[in-house]
Order: sequence, then structure tokens, then C-alpha cells
Amino acid sequence: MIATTSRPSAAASGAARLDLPALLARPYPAVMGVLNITPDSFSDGGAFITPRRALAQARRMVVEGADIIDIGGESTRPYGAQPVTVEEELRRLEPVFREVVALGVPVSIDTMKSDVASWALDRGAAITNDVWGLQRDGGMARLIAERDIPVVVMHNRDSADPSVDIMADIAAFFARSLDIADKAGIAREKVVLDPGIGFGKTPEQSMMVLARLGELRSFGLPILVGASRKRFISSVTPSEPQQRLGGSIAAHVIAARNGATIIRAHDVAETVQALRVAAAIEEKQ
Ligand code: HH2
Repeated sequence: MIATTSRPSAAASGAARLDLPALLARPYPAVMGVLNITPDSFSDGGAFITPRRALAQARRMVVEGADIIDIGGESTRPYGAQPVTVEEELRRLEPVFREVVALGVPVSIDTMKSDVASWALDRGAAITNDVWGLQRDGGMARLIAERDIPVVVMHNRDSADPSVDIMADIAAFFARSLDIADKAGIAREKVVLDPGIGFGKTPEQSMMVLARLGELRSFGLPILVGASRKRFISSVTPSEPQQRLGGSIAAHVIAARNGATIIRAHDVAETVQALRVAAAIEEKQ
């Protein structure tokens, strides 16, 4: 088992802090590059499981303009992901984590487990990405309050239900997460909201969320969207995950137009280019 007790100095590891207000003040969204160190992620499972490949991918995303690197050691795909133990998640992350942090770009830890988040924060992670929005692991909100770092609160459901009013469901979920955050003492300006495209949603609902994303602005918090390679794209044009770049970019450009200020994507160079060109054109209106 990997020890989680000692707390190494994050400053000594060359870790970059996340200056959220500065990132969000730019005229185009920030891009969070995805680094899955998993055998079973839906779109790139196994591709970066060796430390050498994972590090090469992280370096590539930095060169391509990623503002944040989001590292995960557990697939959260709604269908067929294998739940993993804390030990297994850390065993995957351990060989590359410090080296990714040392690249000098803020690192986000994509985990629903507070023990994994704590381990990563000790090693220089700058933000926690919780796909259960502080509602799965009771220790997560406490940890984030204690470390005073930003958190992505993502909407999720155990299963999709086509009869649910998905925008109302997301709003109610966010209200619960924000209540948990408040009670734990997490500062509001540390919270980023994410409607969780593809999580507990039918393809129709995922597309509706992208179309009506602007309604979530009423929370007054930054919005992150991760539509990259997701299944709803295949419901329009049947395609394998690796063939969904066009659909991912279309979804992300619309998300940005509707208020998303952070975009989570696998294909960083193409996403950065699309978002910046879209923003440059919109400036001329
Ligand atoms: N999507 C995935 C994983 N983490 N985190 C946030 N905040 N938002 C998302 O939309 C999101 C996320 C799923 O994508 P991926 O990481 O490529 O797949 P897997 O979970 O199978 O590793």
C-alpha cells in the first residue's frame, strides 16, 4: 500500500497553483487536457497506462496549450467501468504524478475518493475534480475546505431516466452540492460547476444540456464542460470514440458560446484552435 500519511511540500515539487480568476478573465475558455492512466477508459483505455506514454501525452498536451492537466486513475464511464480500490488508483498514478506536476501546468486530480485526492494534493495537485459533486465521499468536502483549493462539482446520476427534467435535476443536484460545500466551509469562489455530459443522461439529455447550458449561469459560478468523444455524438453520426473529434469540437464551441469557461478535452491542439478562432470571430460581431 502507498502511504498517505506524510505530507510532502507541494512547493518543492515545482507545482503550479491554479489562478482561476486569471484563467477565466481571458476572452476564450481554458482547456483542461485529459490524461487517463487506466486500462478501461471509454475513449483511450490503455493508451497511457505505461508511465513513459502517460508522460509523453502530458508533455504533448502542455505544448499544445493545455491550461490544466486532469489526471485520473479510475475510469468513470457509465457503462462497464471497473471500480478500483484506493490502492490500485494510487498504484496507477504514482509512477507519473510528480513528473506531470513538474511540467509546471496546474494539475487536476480526477477522483471521487478523498484519500486519492489528499494524496494528489500532497504531491502538488492544484484542483480536485469530483464526478460525484461532493456527494459520494463524505471526506471530500472537508478535505477541499481544509486545503482551500478549487473543486469541480460535477452532476451525476446512478442511471439515465428519459422522463427526468434534466435541467431541473442538475440544478437540484448543484444546490445540494453547494449546501455541502457551504457547511464544510469551502469558499464559493473555489467552486466550478459541471453538468456532467454523458453521466446519467440519455444522448438526448446530454444535447439538451449543451443547448440550455446558459440556464446554469444563474448559479453565478464558472462552468466546465467535458463533451469530448462522448456517446451522444454517435447518436447523431454513428462513430467510434476516436472518430468523434468533429462532434466534440462542435459541442465545445456551442458550450463556450453558452457560457462554459473551461473545456475538458482529449484533443488539446484542435480544441484550443477551435475555441480561440470561435472567440476571435465572435469579437467581430
Ligand atoms: N468526463 C469523464 C471523466 N471525468 N470530469 C468532469 N469534470 N467532467 C466530465 O465530463 C468528465 C470528467 C469521462 O471521460 P474520460 O475521462 O475520457 O473517460 P473515463 O471516465 O472512462 O476515463
